[in-house]
Amino acid sequence: MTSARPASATWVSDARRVLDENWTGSSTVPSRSLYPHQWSWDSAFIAIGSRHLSARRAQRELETLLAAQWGDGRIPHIVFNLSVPQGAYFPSPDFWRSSTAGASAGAPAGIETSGIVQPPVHALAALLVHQADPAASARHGFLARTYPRLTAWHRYLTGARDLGGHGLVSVVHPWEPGMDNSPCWDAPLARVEPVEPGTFQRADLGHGTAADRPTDLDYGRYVRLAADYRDGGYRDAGAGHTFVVEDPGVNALLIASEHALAEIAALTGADPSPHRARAARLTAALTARLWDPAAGLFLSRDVRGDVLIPELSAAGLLPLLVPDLPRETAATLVRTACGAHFGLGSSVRLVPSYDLQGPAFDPSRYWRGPAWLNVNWLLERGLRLHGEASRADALRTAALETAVSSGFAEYVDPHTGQPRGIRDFSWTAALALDLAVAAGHAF
Ligand code: 9WN
Repeated sequence: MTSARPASATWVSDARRVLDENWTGSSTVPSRSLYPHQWSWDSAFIAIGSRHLSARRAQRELETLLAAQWGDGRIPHIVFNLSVPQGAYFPSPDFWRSSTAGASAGAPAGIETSGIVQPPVHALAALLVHQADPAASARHGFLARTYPRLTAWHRYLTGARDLGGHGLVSVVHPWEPGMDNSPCWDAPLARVEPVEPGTFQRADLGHGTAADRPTDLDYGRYVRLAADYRDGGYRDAGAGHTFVVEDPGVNALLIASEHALAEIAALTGADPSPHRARAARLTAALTARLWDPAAGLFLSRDVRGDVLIPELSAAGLLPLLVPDLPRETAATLVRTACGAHFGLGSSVRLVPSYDLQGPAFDPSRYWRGPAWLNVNWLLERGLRLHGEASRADALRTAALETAVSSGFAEYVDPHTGQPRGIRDFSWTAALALDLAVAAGHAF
């Protein structure tokens, strides 16, 4: 494809088919085979795309997720569909046991969820969903209902999850930043004693190539961390977490969402100023704690040892989504994105998840090199926000073409665009639709 708009009706109906087939009646699964439940940040990205097909359905997507919110404000990373067999996905509801193990943290009864979280893209998604059809949103009271829940979510993250004590959110499991096996986690994860092999059964390897997925050793450690969190009642303060990391992607998305929450507050007649103040505090803490001038991007901080982790990840570019970033910092991030480590506009089709020159770079294995559409969608938005319209346009074209030509793959080889992981992945289809609308395509 050469045009900026692969405007053929065929791909649009393919994207629609993916979203329709993955729709359960109240939310959308990321994939019928590999991920047959509702995932938190997936639903935010899916709603951002599906709002162009049906604003009502996009509202429903987010409200179904928010209905599973815990009393302490956390939005769980998975909401389980109990009609799906336990063995279809690991870890299953009988591993997390949210309604019992999470009861003291306010896990809802009658729903089963995981107990960890994912990046807070939800307020941004809610605002975009509202903007798709403001009249219908107002008629259904969408923002009035979601605003208090989104506020409680951000309060949880900036309160109970400020485990470093410097005003940033910490993640306590590699699944929480959504980039499960990023080389950034290798050092902090090495401290974690894996559970015995054979004490759990992975379901993911039945649906794809093992070389595209995390290793068994990684899984042994993921299971240990999740089981310890569960056995501590999903308590945060004083829990003695083995894995505690301040991730620039999670914190940048929180800042972008906090700005969206200020807009939502204004639209619902509430006071936006506390949200703007919180966004400003988070922005200052992000720069103070995670900016690395020598690397030219933001790094993750291992809170246990209070050290920056010297691995370059696409998460470190996501602060481009922060509106009030110092001008020089934003310009440096753009230079880093376009340099040899990420290759934007030169050596790659899409921005890789990890440093092209890093020792752990692997173009096929999950978050250790492949390019993901959600990350590229976020970077496209960040480039545009900081006045880089022509780079953003080029990335939009490449992202759209790759999403379509890969069969809406879960992720792709960043150099060739060859599909990796599974196909018909919901957020790839949804965000392709959003990119197409932004490029002026109507359907
Ligand atoms: C664990 C659903 C999720 C995404 C994550 C991605 C992957 C799960 C897994 O799939 O994680 O949460 O089983 O590997 O890493 O970003 O939300 O699509």
